[in-house]
Amino acid sequence: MYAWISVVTAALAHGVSASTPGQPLVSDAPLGHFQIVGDSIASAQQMFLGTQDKVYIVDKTERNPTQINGHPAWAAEYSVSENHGRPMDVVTNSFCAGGSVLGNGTWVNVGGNQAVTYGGLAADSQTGGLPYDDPDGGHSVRLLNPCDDEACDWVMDTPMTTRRWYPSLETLEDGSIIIIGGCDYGGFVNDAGQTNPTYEFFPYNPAVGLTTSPLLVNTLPANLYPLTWLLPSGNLLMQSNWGTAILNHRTRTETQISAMPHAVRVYPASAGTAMLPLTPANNYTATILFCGGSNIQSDQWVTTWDIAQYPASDSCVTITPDVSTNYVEDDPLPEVRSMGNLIYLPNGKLLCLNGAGTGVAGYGNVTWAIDQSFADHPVLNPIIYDPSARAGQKWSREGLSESTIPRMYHSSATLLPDGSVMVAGSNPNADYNVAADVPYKTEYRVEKFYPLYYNERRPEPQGLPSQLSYGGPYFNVSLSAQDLGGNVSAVESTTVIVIRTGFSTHTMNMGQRYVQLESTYTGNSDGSATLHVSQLPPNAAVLAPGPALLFVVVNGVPSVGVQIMVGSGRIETQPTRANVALPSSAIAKQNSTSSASGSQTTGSSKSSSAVQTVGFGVNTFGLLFMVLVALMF
Ligand SMILES: *[C@@H]1O[C@H](CO)[C@@H](O)[C@H](O)[C@H]1NC(C)=O
Ligand SMILES: *[C@@H]1O[C@H](CO)[C@@H](O)[C@H](O)[C@H]1NC(C)=O
Ligand SMILES: *[C@@H]1O[C@H](CO)[C@@H](O)[C@H](O)[C@H]1NC(C)=O
Ligand SMILES: *[C@@H]1O[C@H](CO)[C@@H](O)[C@H](O)[C@H]1NC(C)=O
Ligand SMILES: *[C@@H]1O[C@H](CO)[C@@H](O)[C@H](O)[C@H]1NC(C)=O
Ligand SMILES: *[C@@H]1O[C@H](CO)[C@@H](O)[C@H](O)[C@H]1NC(C)=O
Ligand SMILES: [Cu+2]
Repeated sequence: MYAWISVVTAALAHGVSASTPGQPLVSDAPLGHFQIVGDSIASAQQMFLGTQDKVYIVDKTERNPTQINGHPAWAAEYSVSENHGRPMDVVTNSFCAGGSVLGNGTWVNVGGNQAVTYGGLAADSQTGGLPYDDPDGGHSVRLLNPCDDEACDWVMDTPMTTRRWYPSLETLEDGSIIIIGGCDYGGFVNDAGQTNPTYEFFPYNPAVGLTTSPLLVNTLPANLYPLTWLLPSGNLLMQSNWGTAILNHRTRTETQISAMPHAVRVYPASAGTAMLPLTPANNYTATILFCGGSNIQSDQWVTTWDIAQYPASDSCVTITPDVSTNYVEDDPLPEVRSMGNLIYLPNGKLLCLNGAGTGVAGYGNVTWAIDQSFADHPVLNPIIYDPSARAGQKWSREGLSESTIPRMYHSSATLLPDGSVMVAGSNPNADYNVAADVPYKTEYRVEKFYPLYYNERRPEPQGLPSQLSYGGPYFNVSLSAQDLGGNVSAVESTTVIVIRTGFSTHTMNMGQRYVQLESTYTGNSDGSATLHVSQLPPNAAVLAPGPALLFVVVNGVPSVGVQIMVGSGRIETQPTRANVALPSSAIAKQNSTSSASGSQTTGSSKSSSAVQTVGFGVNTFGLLFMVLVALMF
C-alpha cells in the first residue's frame, strides 16, 4: 500500500524539487510537554536557528566552565539532532547585543558591554586579558555564516561609530539591516547621560551616517531595545516606553502616533510581542500583538522600591499600523506575565512561554531582589493564542503542561524545523551562578516543547523550491493520499507557510515573521493532490530577503520545515513582478470499485456553494476511497 503511494507520488513530482521533508527524528514525544534534551554550554541570552540543524547561542561574558581559546566560552552552536553543543568565540563582550539576518544569509550581532571581570564588574583592561579576555563589545559588529560542518565561527567586522548596548535590529526590504538605539554603558534602564537615540544602517553608509529618532529622545528611560517591525507599506512601526512612531526609513522621518495603553511593553517590562500571520485572507496586512509587560511610569524605573513583587500586566492590545494608528483591545492573558515570549507555530497559532508573574527583566545587588533577580513567581505554563479564534476565545491551555524550569530574565526560544520549540537560558545573575542557595540560577538546560501535532504523521510534500521570489511563476507541490490522511478534501484547507524564526533575546524574536503563500489545488482521482503555490507577493517588505523555513500544513499538521532563501540572496533592491495567476481549484471524483473518474471544478475562489458541491462529492467518494484502502491491507 505504502509502496504504491510512493510510486504515484514520484510520478507527480517535478524537477523543481529542492528537498523533500521527512518525519521528525523523535517519534514518541510527550505532547504538550516540555522535555529537557541537552546542555547549551553558554546561557542562551540570545539564540537563533541558523541552519536546518544548528541553533546559535550568544551569552554575555561570564565564568562559564567551558573554555575556548584559553578563556570561558560565551557562545555556542547547538546541534538539534545530536543535542550537543560546540563552544564558539564571539571575541568581544556580547552582553545584551542585538541581532538579525542579512538578505545574503549572513547573521549579524551588534553591540554589547565593556570588558568585565568576575561579578560582571568593569575590567581594568578594555582590550582583553585575564580572566575573561573579553575586549569591549560596545561598538562591535560580529558576523556569522551558519554551517553544518562545525567549521564556522563569529568574525569581527568594522566596528560601529557609536556604542550600542541593547540595540534593536530589523532586516529591511533590500536585505540590509537597520540598527536602532541603545546606550553607552548599560544599567537597568537608560538615562540622558548615556543614551544613543540614533539609528544607522548595516552595511554602514558614511554618507547617511546616524539619524536621531525623536521617539527615542522622548521616551527615556525605558527606550532600550525599541520594538520594531518592517511593515508591508515599507515603513517601520517603532514602540518604546509609552510612545509609538511610524518611521519612514527611506526619508528618515518619523511620525508620532498613539500612546501605548495599559503597560510598558519594551524591556525591562518585556511584553510578549509578535506580528500576526500575514495571509491572503488579510491581504498581507500587518497586525502587531503586545501581551503583558508591566504598568510602570517613567519615574518609577528606580531600584528604591520592591519591583520584584510588583504584579505584571495581563493586558493584550493590537495595532494595524498601515490601516489605523490606534491600539485595539484584545483578549487578555489568562494570567499576568512579564517576559512571556511569543513564538509562531506553523499552524498559525502563537505559543507563549517563559516569564514571570511579578517583577521585570534585570538584576542587581539590591535588598529586595531574589538573590539578584528583579522578577519572581515564574510562570511555568505555556499558553496558545489563536489569531483566528473569536474574541474571548483566543487563549487556550488545553492539553498543555508546565515546565519544571523557571525561565525569566535572559531566556530565549525559537521554533525548530520539526515544529517543536527550543527553549533555553534564564540567568538573572551578574555572573555564572549555580550556587545551591540561588533560586534562579544560570540555566544551561535546553528544553523542547512539543505542540499537540508533534507525533502525527507529517505530510511529505514533494517539489518544494529552494528559493522564493517576489512574484513570478507559481510552482506545484505534490501531496500523496497518505499526506492528506486518506481524504483528498484535506487539500482544501492545506496551507503553505514561510516562517522566519528570528533572533531571540529579551522576550523579542527580532525579525520573526509568518507569511502564508497564496495557493490553489488539484485533487486527483487516486486521492493525491497537487498544490499550485504562488511566490511571495511582489513586495519585499512583506518578508525581507534572507533565509526562512517553508512548511506545508495539512489538517493543522506541519511538514518538517525546509530552509529556503527568500529573494535574490543578495543585499540589493529585490526584483519584483506580478504573480502568475493560479489554476482554479478542483477535486476529481475519487476512484471507486466500479465508476469511472470525472472532475468537478470549484473556480478559484472558495465560495461556500462551490465548496459544498465538492465537499459532497468527496464525502461520498472519500469514504469509498478509504474502504478501498482498508481492503488493500
Ligand atoms: C553578506 O553581506 C555582508 C555585508 O556586505 C558581508 O560582510 C558578508 O560577507 C556577505 N555574506 C555572504 C555570504 O556573502
Ligand atoms: C554584586 O554582588 C556580587 C556578589 O556579592 C558581587 O560579586 C558583585 O561584584 C556585585 N556587583 C556589583 C555591581 O556591585
Ligand atoms: C490588498 O493590498 C494591496 C497592496 O497594498 C492593494 O493594492 C489592494 O487593493 C488590496 N486589496 C484588497 C482587496 O484590499
Ligand atoms: C502545475 O500543474 C498544472 C496542473 O496540474 C499544470 O498545468 C502546470 O503545467 C504545472 N506547472 C508547473 C510549473 O509544473
Ligand atoms: C484511479 O484512477 C486513475 C485514472 O483512471 C488511475 O490512473 C489510477 O491508477 C486509479 N487508482 C486506483 C487506486 O485505482
Ligand atoms: C473529508 O474531509 C472533509 C473536509 O475536511 C470532511 O467534510 C469529510 O467528512 C471527510 N470525509 C471523510 C470520509 O472523512
Ligand atoms: Cu539583558
